[in-house]
Amino acid sequence: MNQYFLEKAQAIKPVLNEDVVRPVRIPDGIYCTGDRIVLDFGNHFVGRFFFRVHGEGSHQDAPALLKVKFCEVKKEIEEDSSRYQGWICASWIQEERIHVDVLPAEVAMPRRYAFRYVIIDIAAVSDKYGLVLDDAYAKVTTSAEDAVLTAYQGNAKEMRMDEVALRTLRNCMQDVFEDGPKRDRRLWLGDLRLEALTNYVSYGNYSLVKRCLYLFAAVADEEGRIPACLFTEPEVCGDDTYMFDYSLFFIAALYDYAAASKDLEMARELYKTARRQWELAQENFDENHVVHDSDVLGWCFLDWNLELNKQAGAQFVYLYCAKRLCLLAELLEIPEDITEIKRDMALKKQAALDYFYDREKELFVSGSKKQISYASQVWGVLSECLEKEENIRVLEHMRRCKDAVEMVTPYMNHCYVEALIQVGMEKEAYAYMMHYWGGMMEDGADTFYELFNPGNPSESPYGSCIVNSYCHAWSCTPAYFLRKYNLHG
Ligand code: RAM
Repeated sequence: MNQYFLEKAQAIKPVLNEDVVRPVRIPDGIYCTGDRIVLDFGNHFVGRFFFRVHGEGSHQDAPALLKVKFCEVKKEIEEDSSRYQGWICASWIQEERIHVDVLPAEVAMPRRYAFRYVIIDIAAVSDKYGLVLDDAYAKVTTSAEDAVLTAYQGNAKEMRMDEVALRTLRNCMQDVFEDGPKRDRRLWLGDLRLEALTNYVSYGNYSLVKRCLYLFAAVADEEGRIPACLFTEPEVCGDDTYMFDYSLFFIAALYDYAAASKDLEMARELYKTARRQWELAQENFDENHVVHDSDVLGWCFLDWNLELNKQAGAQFVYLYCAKRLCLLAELLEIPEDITEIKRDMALKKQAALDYFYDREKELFVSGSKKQISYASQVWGVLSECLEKEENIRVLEHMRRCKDAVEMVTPYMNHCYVEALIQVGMEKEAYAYMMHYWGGMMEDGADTFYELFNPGNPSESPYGSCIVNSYCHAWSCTPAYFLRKYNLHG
């Protein structure tokens, strides 16, 4: 652990803004075994939940047993968690069974939750008494300052999209930029990059980005490699998961921060750490400058489509980040690095064209089976290996290619919209954004989701959507597109 970087990060740990909120309506009634109380807070929140109950009838002769469940979206209310068989730990499901031995009682639920709805099921009370809910409230937190937001001007749908996107970001902004306040509640590099971009054009909380970058620099391993994510409790600790693309995105995130904040002092301090990710990535290339393929799950992330071959995408992410390292070296005036990085980029670019570009199809292919996927095309475009006109044709062919491996996450969909904007197809970018994130809005979203497939709303790479997160950092970027590029219909 690099103590110097850790201290820098801890010195700017945010003080969270706390608010007390109550459900739209607290139902009156005397509740018995088998009854259900549904509380709707009217919007998505992150925080702690409290309630007050008393007994009505004879003296309480047995404890009250309650099942309390927290739901980010309506459809979670009816999901039966006892049937969950996915591969991500079931403990993420926001559900508690609690005994209330003595009434009246003020009950404080033990965890922090992400929710709009709170469901209290009366699992068991004796038939001598019934339960009355006197009050219910939540102490909710964020490190975002709502007051600094400037209103976005657009049509009603655009304004709502901006609002939902920023609600997503705001509720992920806690002690760090979390990926999702329901799950995994930690700092992932891929998510941080997109949250930071959206934050620069909205809340402008540079300090939180700075803190997160220092945290990542602090937890680099002995070789200097940055893990894909880190934990902050009980103390700061890097995860033992490393992903080719996520380590490299430290470079892009640092460059974006330097460009947005003009804080070159900080960029200078972390430049070596960023450069180290570029050096370490070299180990993954063969003598022809082609990145090695692998079938180890998660060697490189790109997207949650389990069929996706990542080889071409990895080469393109490398090029995307190498360009940003070069831009950083320019900002910091390090001419010897600029020359070296440019020389290396030229070789890797040529290799990318030789190995991954099918000139006849005008599409990128990946892996030994020459797989065609959205991810490879989108990252191919973002890597700027081809001329603009050629990139446009790649995206057009991709859209017509029926069996291209599809995108699963809003994260990958973000990259697609970014690619469209990069080649000047703003109209298409706008239409696609409205279709994809607009689909979540039609689904009733207050915050944007971790996973969304308009054709299959219950899709999940985890084996069940019960553990899906519905307020997820990497989904907050419509606000970035709307505000930064002024996209409108
Ligand atoms: C999931 C989370 C997280 C993401 C990783 C790679 O666990 O959704 O946000 O960055 O995947």
